[in-house]
Amino acid sequence: MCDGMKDWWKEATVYQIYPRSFADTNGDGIGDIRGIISRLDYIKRLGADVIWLCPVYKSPDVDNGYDVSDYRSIDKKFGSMADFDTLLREVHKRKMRLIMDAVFNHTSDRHGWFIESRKSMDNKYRDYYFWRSGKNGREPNNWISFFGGSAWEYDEGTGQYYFHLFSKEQPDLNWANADVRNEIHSVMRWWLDKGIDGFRFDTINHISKIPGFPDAKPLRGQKRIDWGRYYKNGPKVHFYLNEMNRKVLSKYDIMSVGETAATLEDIRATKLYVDRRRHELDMVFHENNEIRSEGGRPKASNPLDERYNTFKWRLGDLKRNFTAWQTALGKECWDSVYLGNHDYPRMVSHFGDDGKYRVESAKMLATMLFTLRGTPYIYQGDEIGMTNAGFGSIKDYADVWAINMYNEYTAGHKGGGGHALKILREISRDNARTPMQWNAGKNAGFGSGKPWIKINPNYGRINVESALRDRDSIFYYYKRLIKLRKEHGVMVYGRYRQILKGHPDIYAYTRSLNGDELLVLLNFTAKNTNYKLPRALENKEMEFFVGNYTKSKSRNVLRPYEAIVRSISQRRS
Ligand code: ISL
Ligand code: CA
Repeated sequence: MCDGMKDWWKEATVYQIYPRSFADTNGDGIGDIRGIISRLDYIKRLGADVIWLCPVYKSPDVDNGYDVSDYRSIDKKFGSMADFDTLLREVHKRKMRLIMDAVFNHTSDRHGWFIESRKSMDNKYRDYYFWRSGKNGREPNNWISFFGGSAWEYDEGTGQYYFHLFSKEQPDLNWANADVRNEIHSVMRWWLDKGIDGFRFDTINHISKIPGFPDAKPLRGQKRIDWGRYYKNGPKVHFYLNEMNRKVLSKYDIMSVGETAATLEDIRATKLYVDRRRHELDMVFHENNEIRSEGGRPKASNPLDERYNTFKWRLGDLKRNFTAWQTALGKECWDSVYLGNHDYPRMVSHFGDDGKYRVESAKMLATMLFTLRGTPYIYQGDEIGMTNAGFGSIKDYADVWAINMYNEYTAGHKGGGGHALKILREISRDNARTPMQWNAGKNAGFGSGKPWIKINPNYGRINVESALRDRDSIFYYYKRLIKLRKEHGVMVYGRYRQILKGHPDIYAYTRSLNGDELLVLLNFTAKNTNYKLPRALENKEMEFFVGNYTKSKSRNVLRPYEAIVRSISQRRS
């Protein structure tokens, strides 16, 4: 048996909402909680079971809400706590669940704890953060921030530096301090006691720092520094999470998912977070959608975060990556499956074809999303095939990372603006943050006021209203997949086995559970593509299960971006 234990969150489909870009009801150009309430029936109609809400807490918005200044309040731009309570009630009324983003690696520099902390060396809150003296008139060590520049910021008041993995307005919390952990637990209980159904833990594999903050150096014989060795999976991370599980999570019937960017080399270390015998998290986002392939890497941007340097990917790497995780996690661990979120380009633009084959390729990718082993996550707008923003001017960008990267690059390269923009057009996080396209009317039906970020000009063609009118739309294909997954345990719990491993254009695998077996074939190219099934499958009787073209043409050819799932009869034909 490979299904392990059954759990509601394994069978659920999650829909991720980026609130500021979802629906605006008061015309200030920013999506709000009432907007979400007004669209709950839409999400229900799709068939999703769980809503993951990106941060709506009070925040100065340096990083769009991932810089929290008060964990127990709703930011005014999103509404009030009463609005939130209504949202939760309305979600539950529709038999759906709601999980919140938990941003505890850092706070905003405007959070009360940090305001206190920076006042003096002996302030009660000093040790809530990492304060260190400089070395020889420089930063305490050579670590750099994910958002560019040093990870240390000098603070005049006390003449010391504080540590920030992200922007300087996001100081890292010191989890080694038990008071910090207790505060975090109490914030979590406060929300759970309201009745929310779980958390998505932001950047959780970074919470434990190496004591002493040693300078980072390349390993012997290597040129580049492997920053992950210093930043990820710190020595006490599992202790902290196990404690959090024991004291808080285990007391509620909820789900937990941690964000833990990881490479293939990290699989063993990452499994530890989700091995159910260890009592930490239910699943993680290991960012296996972030396929790194050599080549096509411009000499730009932050050397620390290579994902920003890489915008070419190869199917061979995608297959190897997904197969490695799918097989390594095994029966004691569960996975999350996603191909994009608010930190990545749109999945159809990145992995599919957002031109001629937009509809076919979006459906093909959806087929993958719902037939791999793990809980599927839909990012708002992907269910109608929304595409990258493709902004032409730096003025259109809002993301702190995009702007920092642009400034850093243009400062170092005279006339490099065009190149920096080219990179941003491919990979900027703003690509997936443009307002949700509800209809072909004013502001795409997002709201009456000018939106905080530009609307994708293709909203006349790509929008919810037209998707709901068209029985062949991407929307209805998602709906069908969600429904099928509810009816067929094999899609949820079935064992994964890759086939056609060496095929350059097709990703294919089987799923099997107690005599039920599915064959999944995905063509990642815009051409007709031949394949030959392995002997063991060749002679089996098969029936059409689901696919993005009507009925398959031939048993050995896939049409452009065709996805086909067949159910395999155990009898030989
Ligand atoms: O760690 C990384 C690379 O090794 C990053 O990919 C990191 O995991 C990611 O940037 C974290 O993202 C999350 O936290 C950020 C926020 O800007 C993102 O929107 C959020 O998803 C800081 O809170
Ligand atoms: Ca609003």
